Amino acid sequence: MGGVLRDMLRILVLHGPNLNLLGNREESIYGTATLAMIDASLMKLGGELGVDLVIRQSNLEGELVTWVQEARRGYHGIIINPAAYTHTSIAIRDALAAVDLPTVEVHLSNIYRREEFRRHSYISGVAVAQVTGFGPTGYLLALRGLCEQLCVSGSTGSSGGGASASRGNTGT
Ligand code: CA2
Repeated sequence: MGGVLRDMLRILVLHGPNLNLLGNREESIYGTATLAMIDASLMKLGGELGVDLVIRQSNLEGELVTWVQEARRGYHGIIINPAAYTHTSIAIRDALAAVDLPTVEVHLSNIYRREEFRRHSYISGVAVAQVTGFGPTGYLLALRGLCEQLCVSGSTGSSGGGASASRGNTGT
């Protein structure tokens, strides 16, 4: 799909496991914003951009896989913070590859500045872009970037040119 009008865009936002705990624990890493606050800021920006957003969170890998599969019907793109599944889930990667919708991977923290096991993402290879380290603002950047890509250049699917934004060293 290419060149769709902005007011027709429908984007699915998925939050992975434990992100429902945001704002309550580990504030030094993930900040003080709750998931409800992040979702509200996304919905506000979606309204300004004329984008229809559906936002979901799950602690279950299979549920996230099912929602990605279902996005094939009716959605133009996906924004996903797979949380810990970033580093483990071939199933979520395969689902994203199968639906072939432009996908932006978001992380609150800079995964390249943390433990070694967080430096590998199974998702980045099927995403058009990764935003890591900007905290909640990363979701808003992802939404703006995805809108630009869908409206101006058209959808490139998972094989399009990549991009990465982060606050620190993005590593390799
Ligand atoms: O930085 C991110 O957004 C992460 O995706 C967050 C995941 C982590 O496994 C990834 O490596 C990076 C963890 C989300 C858990 O969030 C919590 C929030 C509050 C308290 C405990 C966990």
